[in-house]
Amino acid sequence: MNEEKKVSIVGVPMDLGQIRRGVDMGPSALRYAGLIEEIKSLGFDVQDYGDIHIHRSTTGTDQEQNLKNLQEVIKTSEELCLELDEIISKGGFPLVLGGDHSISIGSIAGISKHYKELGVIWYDAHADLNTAETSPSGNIHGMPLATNIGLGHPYLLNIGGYSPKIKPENIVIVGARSIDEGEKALISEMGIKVFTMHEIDRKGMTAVMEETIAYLKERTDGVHLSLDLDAIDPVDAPGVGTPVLGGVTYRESHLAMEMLAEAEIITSAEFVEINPILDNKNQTADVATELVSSLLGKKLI
Ligand code: B3U
Ligand code: MN
Ligand code: MN
Repeated sequence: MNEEKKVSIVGVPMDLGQIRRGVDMGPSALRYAGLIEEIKSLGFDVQDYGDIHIHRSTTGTDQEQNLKNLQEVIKTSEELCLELDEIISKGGFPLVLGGDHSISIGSIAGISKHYKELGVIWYDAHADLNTAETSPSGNIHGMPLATNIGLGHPYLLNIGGYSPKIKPENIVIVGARSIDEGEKALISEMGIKVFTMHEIDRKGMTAVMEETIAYLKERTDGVHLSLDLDAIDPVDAPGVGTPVLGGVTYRESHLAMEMLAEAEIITSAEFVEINPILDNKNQTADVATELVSSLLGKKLI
C-alpha cells in the first residue's frame, strides 16, 4: 500500500443478515470514532462515498428456505457490488464499513472480478461457511464465505453475475473458535486453510501471520481482508452481535494488521459486525479504527 493510494470508504448499514438490530449503526459508530480523520492523518487521500441504501420491506420478506431476508440481502449486495467495482476501476482502495457480515457477498462480488486469483483473509470467530442446508439459524451473515466459493442459493451466487468469486485454496481463516458441523466438513473437504485459536495460542500470532502472508503471496494477485470484530476477544471488543469467549487480543490484532501493512499484500478491506447498542462507549468502533490505522501503515515510531 502506498501513500498515493486513494482510500474509498463505503458504509453498509445492513442488519438483516442476522436477528439482532443495531449492527446497522456500525458505519456511524466508525465515523463517530474519527475513522476518516485518522486515515487522512496518515497522509492518504480519503473519499467517503457515504452509505449504501438498505432495502427494508416490512412485507414480502422472504423467510423461506432457511434464508432470512433473502430479497433484502440480494438487493443491497447488488448495489454494493456495483459501487466497489466502480471504485476499483477508478484506482481506489475500497474500505467497507459494516453492517453484518452478509455484506461480504456484495463486496467480494464487486472486488473479485478485478483479480485472477483473489485471496481472502477471513478474520473471524466463525467460519461463515454455512448454506441454507447446514445453517442452524437461517442467518445469511453465517453464509458469505460459502457463497463466495460457489455454494448456496442460486440468487446469492448470482450476485454480480458470476460464480464462484474465490477459490477455497485462496482463503485463510484466522481466529475461528465457533464452527458448526457442516462447516467443519466443508473445511476438510475443500482444504480451506484455517488458523483457529488453538494455532494462535500454540504458535503465536507472529508465526500465524507469517504463514498466512507467505501462503497468500505465493498464489494470489490481490488480498481482501474481511475482519469481523467478533474475532477479537469480547473483553477488547464487546460491541458485537455474537461474542465468543477466548478470542484474539487487542495486541495480537494490532500485530496482525502491522504485519499485513509491512507485507503490502492487502488490496481491499472490510470491518464488520460492530453493534454500538451492545458496546461500551463506542470501544469496539475505537478498536476497529485503530486496527484500520495499523493496516494502512501507522507506525509506533
Ligand atoms: N455459525 C452460526 C453462528 C454465527 C455465524 N456468524 C455469526 N454467528 N456471527 C450461524 O448462524 O451460521
Ligand atoms: Mn463473520
Ligand atoms: Mn463472526
